Amino acid sequence: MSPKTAQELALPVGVTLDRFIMLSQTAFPYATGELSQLLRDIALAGKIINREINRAGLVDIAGGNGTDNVQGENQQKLDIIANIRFIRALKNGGEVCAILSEEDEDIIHTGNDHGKYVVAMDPLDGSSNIDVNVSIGTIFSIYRRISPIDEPATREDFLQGGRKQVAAGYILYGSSTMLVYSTGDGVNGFTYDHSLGEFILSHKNIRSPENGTIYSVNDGYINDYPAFVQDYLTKCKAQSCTARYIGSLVADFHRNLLRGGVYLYPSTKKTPEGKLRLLYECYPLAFIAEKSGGKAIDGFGPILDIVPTSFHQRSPIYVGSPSMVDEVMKL
Ligand code: AFP
Repeated sequence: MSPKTAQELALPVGVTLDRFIMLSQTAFPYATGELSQLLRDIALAGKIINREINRAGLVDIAGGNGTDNVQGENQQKLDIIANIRFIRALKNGGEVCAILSEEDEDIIHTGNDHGKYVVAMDPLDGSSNIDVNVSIGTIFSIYRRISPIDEPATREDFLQGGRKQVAAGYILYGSSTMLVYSTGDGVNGFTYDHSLGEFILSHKNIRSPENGTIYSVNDGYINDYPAFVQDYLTKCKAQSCTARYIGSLVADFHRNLLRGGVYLYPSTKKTPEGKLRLLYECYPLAFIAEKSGGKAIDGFGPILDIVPTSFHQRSPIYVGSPSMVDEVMKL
């Protein structure tokens, strides 16, 4: 066996998230660094939540808290912890003037009225999966405020519409922890290296496969779905497509983004508006989908074109590889 070169013995660790953000920022001569700092704050919150999740089961933070959130859903202790962690990181970071969270009815003013940005987020999605060690995620969406600086943020800052997002992304707490985000110019993924405490660029310029074989849907509700979705699912089965459904949006979306597939959460008789929330679930994932070459629609048109009317409104969503999303509508 030939001896290894010095290079081979000490392989580079790769590009850290901080360095990547810094390099991306220098490509824009007028960038002030505020959005960069905000992305770092989100990454920091992600690291802290990652730590909390990994301790679930060892300390008393797993399970329900016996409270309901604004959606009337059972709050898990980790929902509450993740919410606090995110709000604190964004408050301390100073770039965000207000936050909209799945966990809170109204917007949260951070006290940083000079901050240029607002963030809509689902701090911990799929949290009913925590107790059984299944992947969960954080989803975030960033807007530049339209209200005047140095005044409190307004509703309108959050209701600008999906096309006005300046950045969006998610953190997947899975077999490894990953941060995937876009500022509009490509989609990049960073894997968390626990030993270094750093996110390292691992998935550069992610492109959605044009087509795929995976369809992700809650098949148990099939009789409640609109006819065109039932027809599509019948066709998927006839073609022996691969059914994969974790029931954790970030994990299902991420797998399909890398492998090629479509995620469907249609309207049902029980939830005619769909289940997923427009501002902090559908918009950010639609942004990532489009920026990677994929598609996201609500059954009528692009998700990003929906005009929002309220903070916690819901939408049906069909998102993933463009040919598969087109196929859902064709039938
Ligand atoms: P929870 O946060 O209550 O686990 O909901 C998860 C979720 O919002 C999303 O992550 C899943 O894709 C979707 O709901 C699953 O919903 P169904 O259980 O109705 O399939």
